[in-house]
Amino acid sequence: MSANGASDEVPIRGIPNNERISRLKEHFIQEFGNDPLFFVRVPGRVNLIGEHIDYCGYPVLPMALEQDILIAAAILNKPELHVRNVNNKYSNYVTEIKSCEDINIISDHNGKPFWYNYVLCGVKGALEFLDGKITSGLQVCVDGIIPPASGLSSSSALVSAACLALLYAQNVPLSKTDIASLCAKCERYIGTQGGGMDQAIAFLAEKNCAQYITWQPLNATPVALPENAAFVVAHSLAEANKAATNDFNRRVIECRLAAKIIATCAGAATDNKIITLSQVQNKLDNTLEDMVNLVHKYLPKELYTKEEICDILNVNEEELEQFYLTPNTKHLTEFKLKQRALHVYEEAIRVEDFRKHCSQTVSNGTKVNGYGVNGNGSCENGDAKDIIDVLGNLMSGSHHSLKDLYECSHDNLDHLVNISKEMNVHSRLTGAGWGGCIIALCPKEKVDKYIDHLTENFYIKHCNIDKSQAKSYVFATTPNHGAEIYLNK
Ligand code: ADP
Ligand code: NG1
Ligand code: MG
Repeated sequence: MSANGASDEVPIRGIPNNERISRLKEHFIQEFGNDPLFFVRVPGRVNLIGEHIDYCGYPVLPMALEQDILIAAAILNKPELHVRNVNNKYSNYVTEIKSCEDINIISDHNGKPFWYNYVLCGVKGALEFLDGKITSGLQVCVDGIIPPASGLSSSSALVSAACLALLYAQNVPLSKTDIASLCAKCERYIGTQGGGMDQAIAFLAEKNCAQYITWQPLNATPVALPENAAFVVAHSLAEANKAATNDFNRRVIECRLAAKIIATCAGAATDNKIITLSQVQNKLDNTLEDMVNLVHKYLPKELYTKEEICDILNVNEEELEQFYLTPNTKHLTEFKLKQRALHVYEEAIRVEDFRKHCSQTVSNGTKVNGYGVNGNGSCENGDAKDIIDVLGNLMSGSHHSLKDLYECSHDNLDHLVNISKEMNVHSRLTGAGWGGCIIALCPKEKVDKYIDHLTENFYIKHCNIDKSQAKSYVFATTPNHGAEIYLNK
């Protein structure tokens, strides 16, 4: 980890002098009777476009939020983990952490993960990286201000903060990309087969620009946002814990099955390596538009049964379960393949369009494709209105695809999107969906009016909550920087 923030490692800074840090420190001392040694801070994120395509191997375009998970930590001289939370609705937890095998990640009776399971995911990942060699332990106290289960990636911020804290306590230097990949892998212990977007942006984010994130190898390229554009996040007031149901994994495996069928029908499944829709595209050396045509050609049906899929892939049900399904999707008998694959390929096209129109990467303030880039990494005003319209239309297209083809929206999210349209503001659900937040793209000069419009027509009229409360559910946001460690130097 880096002491000046300039290298590829997670930056280490002095402990900021603010009320939140003081309160967390006080809480820590109350709980453990000793001072914390260091703090880690990992931000949440909002994804501008590219939803449910990271686990298919396609680029995404998120930015980090100001809201974060902050952990205060101290090192113990025995291999134990003691976990506290400043919010007393989250219970205390303690366990041995001598080896990875000590760490069992079990859900509650309703299949919902206990909150500390996310901490355990991070710790298990760090232990795996350390090859189980650990003689010391950790006291941690968590203070999170990312709305949970809302598509703003509170889970990954918590997993990543725990992993980072343990690695730092063990004095392990890791690059941002390595730790992001490690955290993406270990969050899967919670049960969902996510793609890595959340952990990537948590570590690779930079102030004032979104990031175009690509995979294998993981890479983040800063993307300039139009200077005149404001991004507004609005909560639908519906929460969705992604690990509590099989909605998320069902989509992941439907994409895998679609990939395998297209590859088989196109004569490209010569080995067992193809499991993502992007791998099929690469193997066939096709454009994304070609892939959309192949979906119509090879996946014409609205619904596929398990038997039909086994027939096409020439496998038996046992093999299908073993190679393609997850523990919580094994029992499924029908799958929507055309719809999911169409969403993925078309969303990947929208990401490319968005990035292109957003204008270029923030390199050194150069002018590319006609849109200038200023020192903040945002476009100059020139064709700002046109750009906002173009980007907004792509975001609307994304929402409709997520609603109709991917079926991961929620009535409240659709309602927010429709109310936004009344003010000519384009928006889309962000994160996994089934609840959570929308992200809206709004000209800066319209932001206050737009927020008032949502407050009046969604929060007050539709949800019956008062104006002062509504304020906490809708906010304008600018791109924040990534994870950091605070230490008294
Ligand atoms: P998200 O879209 O926010 O990532 P997830 O369903 O993936 O939603 O994860 C949400 C879960 O993460 C919560 O139900 C809770 O268990 C855990 N979590 C998030 N923030 C906190 C916090 N501040 N303190 C404790 N647990 C948290
Ligand atoms: P959220 O909404 O934060 O749980 C999930 C996945 C992402 C990505 C998005 C959908 C995890 C940890 N996160 O995010 O990888 O697939 O949904 O675009 O699984
Ligand atoms: Mg999550």
